[in-house]
Amino acid sequence: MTADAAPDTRDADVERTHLTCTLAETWKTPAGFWGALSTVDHKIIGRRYIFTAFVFLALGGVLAALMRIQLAQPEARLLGPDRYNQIFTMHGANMMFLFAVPVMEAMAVYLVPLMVGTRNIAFPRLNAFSYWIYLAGGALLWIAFALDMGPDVGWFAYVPLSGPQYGAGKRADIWAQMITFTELSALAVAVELVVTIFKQRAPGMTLDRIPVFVWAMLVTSFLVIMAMPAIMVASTSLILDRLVGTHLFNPAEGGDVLLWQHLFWFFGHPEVYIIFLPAAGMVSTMIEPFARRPAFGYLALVMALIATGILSFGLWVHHMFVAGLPRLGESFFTASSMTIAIPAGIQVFCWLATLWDGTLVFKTPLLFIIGFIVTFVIGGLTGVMVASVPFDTQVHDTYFVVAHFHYVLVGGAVFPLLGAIHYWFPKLTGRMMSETLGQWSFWLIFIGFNATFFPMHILGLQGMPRRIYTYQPDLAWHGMNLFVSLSAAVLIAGFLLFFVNALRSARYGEPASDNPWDAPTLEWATASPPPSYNFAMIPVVSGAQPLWNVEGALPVAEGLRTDRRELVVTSLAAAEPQTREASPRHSIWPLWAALATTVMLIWSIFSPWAVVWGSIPIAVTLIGWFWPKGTPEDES
Ligand code: HEM
Ligand SMILES: [Cu+2]
Repeated sequence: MTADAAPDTRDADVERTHLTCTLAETWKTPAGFWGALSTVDHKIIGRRYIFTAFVFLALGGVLAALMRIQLAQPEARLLGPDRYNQIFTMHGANMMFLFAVPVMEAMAVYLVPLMVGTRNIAFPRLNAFSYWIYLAGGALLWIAFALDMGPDVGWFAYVPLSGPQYGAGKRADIWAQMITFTELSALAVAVELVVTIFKQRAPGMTLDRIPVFVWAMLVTSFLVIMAMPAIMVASTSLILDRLVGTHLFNPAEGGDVLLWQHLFWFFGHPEVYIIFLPAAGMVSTMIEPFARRPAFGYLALVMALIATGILSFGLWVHHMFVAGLPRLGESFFTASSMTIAIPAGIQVFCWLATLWDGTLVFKTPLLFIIGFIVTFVIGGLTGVMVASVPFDTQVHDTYFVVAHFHYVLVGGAVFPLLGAIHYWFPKLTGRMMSETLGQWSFWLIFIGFNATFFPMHILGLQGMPRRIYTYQPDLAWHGMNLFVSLSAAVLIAGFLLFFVNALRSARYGEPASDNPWDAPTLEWATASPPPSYNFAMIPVVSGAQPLWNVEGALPVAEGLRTDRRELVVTSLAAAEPQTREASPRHSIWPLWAALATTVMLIWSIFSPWAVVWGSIPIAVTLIGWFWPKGTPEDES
């Protein structure tokens, strides 16, 4: 490369317009089709990720609508039992693995580098790889479903139902391999986020000045790193049982059925916090501009996130209360499940105190925050109820549980997420979402949601089991099911309005300024949408609300080269500048590597030899990916 011969240009030496031109040239994504496929810009990948996750939300919503049409009347004929099994499995697996977890990571991929004041995420090529792998996993699930090969064993695929004796065909294998895809991509993003948050924060962003959303993503990333391997082990073991005749889950040959449940829920319980913690972090961060004050209890909020993260690994057995446990085990897991209500409660009180003491600005994001607090508290209360063994024994596998987990998943995570989309939309697209449509969609969603899911508690107490495709007319569930289905139509109308608003506003919305909400965090210190290099000069932070702490422009750090991609690396706790670090340029290899991995993983559903032969193309693509390009680190 000739870059070495060129004079060493540093940002402080050039005047502003020249600086932004050079940086734009250095950081730009090449134009055209191949440029789009080879980009490593976290903003472009983040936006793609978010968009894809919302496509999966819409698809999962279509399945929900089909289920509710089927259940509106007794003995309906729209869906038969086989189709219904596939649809509830697809709905659950799609919502959990293709929407809820990925969308939170997607938001972080876009936001975290901006919020900590750096120019790109750590390991940007891995980031590109993770998106392609996620897309491939989602495509696998939905194409299989279209070919009548969609999994039908429930979103947690219990053995022996999913094992070789009962689960004929390839349906359960599709589920298991979709898990491998999505968890692989989640693990990659988690590692990127941990490194970005630990080492790339703007100078001065000490641990107690990190935005709470970023803290939440840090804790979440550690949960991903510790929980996801358990389910990859489980799903891979399942494929081994099904394909090569191991008996890991077959008691007749010395295997263990409950082992599946342990492995699954050791992942599955933290999983719900992998979805909830980012949402809670969004609330703590979004609440500030709409209450016009810093969030009450920063330390308490952060400690609550960390406590929830740790505790979440100690309660998985509450999903197995009816499996027949020793009495002491039941008591332990009841107690630990109830303990987790404490950090959740602490956060709720902090949010209430912030609202109580704030000057409220009633825009759509604040409505979603308030709707979230109400709904999440109800879901938390039924959570404490099902944590008690005698109660759980009654309602296990009934609609009471369906009501409970939609309150925490939709009320606790999707509401904050929708608020967050309205809030960060100007940063993502450069345009505002319509406030009128936003408020309409909030009310439709809030009312529709509660009217759909609250009655399900009662249906559950009346004994209606989950996962049934129909019921007899002489049962007492009839009228309430019709009501639930009509309410679901209102809820879905609210979601449709949200989609219409987002798509319209992306094209025709009112252009947004850099900081339309007068918010305090760093992502608002740059243009909307931000330029390819994020910040012309790296900001220096002197408080937890950087844009509120100083009048006028932020002070900046200098000394980065402009002619090559460089980031500031700072120390872990005090965020003192340590060194300059090169950031990789665009590359098409992550896409090829993802394609090679996809071929291997799908092929391995059909033949174990795929693991041997399929690994060769992967190795080739990795060599291309990591081939040194002759630009040595600049040590000066
Ligand atoms: C549009 C709003 C939604 C409606 C109307 C809806 C409706 C339903 C219904 C009726 C069931 C029970 C099916 C049965 O047991 O027979 C169900 C199951 C489920 N839903 Fe939803 N849902 C919605 C959104 C969501 C979202 C956003 C998530 C996750 C973030 C989610 C996660 C799940 C899960 C994990 C199951 C369990 C699937 C299983 O039993 O294997 N749902 N949903
Ligand atoms: Cu749990």
